[in-house]
Amino acid sequence: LKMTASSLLFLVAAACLMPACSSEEVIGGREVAPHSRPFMASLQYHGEHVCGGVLIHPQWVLTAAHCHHRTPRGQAPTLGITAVRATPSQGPVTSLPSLKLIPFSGFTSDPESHDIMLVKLHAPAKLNKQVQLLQPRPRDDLRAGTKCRVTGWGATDPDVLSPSDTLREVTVTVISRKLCNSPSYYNHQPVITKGLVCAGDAQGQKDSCQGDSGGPLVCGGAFSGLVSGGLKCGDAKKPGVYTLLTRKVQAWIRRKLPRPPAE
Ligand code: 4AZ
Repeated sequence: LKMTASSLLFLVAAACLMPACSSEEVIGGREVAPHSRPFMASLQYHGEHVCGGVLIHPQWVLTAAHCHHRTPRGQAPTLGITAVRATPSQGPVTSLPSLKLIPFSGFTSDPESHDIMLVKLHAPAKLNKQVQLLQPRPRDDLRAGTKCRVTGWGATDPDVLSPSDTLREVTVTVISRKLCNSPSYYNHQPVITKGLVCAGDAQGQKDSCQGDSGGPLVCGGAFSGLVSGGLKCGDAKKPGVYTLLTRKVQAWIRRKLPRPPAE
C-alpha cells in the first residue's frame, strides 16, 4: 500500500511537469504561452506586483482606480510591461516609470463611479512583438452566459493571496445582474450597477483574485471590461466584479488621451 501511494504521488508529480498540466486550484485557470498577451502590464511598487493593467496606447496603461489607493501615498508605480514572467528572476520585457495617474473623474467608493484609472508612462513604450496595444471595444452590456477570459498575475489560492510568478488566464461566464444582486449572491452589497458585470462559474472554481485587479476581461475577442474586485475568491455566490468599458468610459478615455486610439 505504501509503495502504491508513493508511486501514485510520483506519477502526479511527473504529469505536472508537462506544459499542459494545470493543477485544479480553487481559482482554476492556466498559464499562458510566453509573449502571447503582449498588452499586459504589471503595476509595481518597490518591485512588487500590485495590479494588472492594459497597454492601450504607447504611453498609456488602463487599470483600476483602486489600485492607487492600495499603495503608500505619494508614490508613483513602475509599470512592468511584459508578456510572461516565467520565474520571479525573469524581469519584465520593459519597465517604465509612471508620470501621472488619472483616476476616473470623481472615483470614490460610490457605486455609480467607475473603478478605472489611466497611467501615463514617463516615455512611450517601444512597440514590438512582445509589447503591443489592446484597444478597448466599447460595450454597454454583456449578456448572461457570455464567456470571457480574464488574465493576470493574481493569487491562485484564495488562502494565500500572493501574486503568481507566471501570467495566467481563466474563462469565466457572465452572470445576470439580477442574480448577482439577489440575496444569496451580493444582496446589493455592493450594488451591481449597469456599469458593472459579474462573472464566475457555477462551481466557484474559476475566478480572478487579489492582484488581478486592473487586468482585462476579453469577451468574444473584444476587450470589454477590467477586473474591479469582489468579496473573496473562488466562491460561486461571490463572483468576480468587472467594470464594463462602456461608451461613457470610452469617451472619458478619449478625452484624456492625446489622440483617439487608432482603430
Ligand atoms: C483584488 O483584490 C480582487 N474574486 C480581485 C478579484 C476578486 C477579488 C479581489 C474577485 O484585486
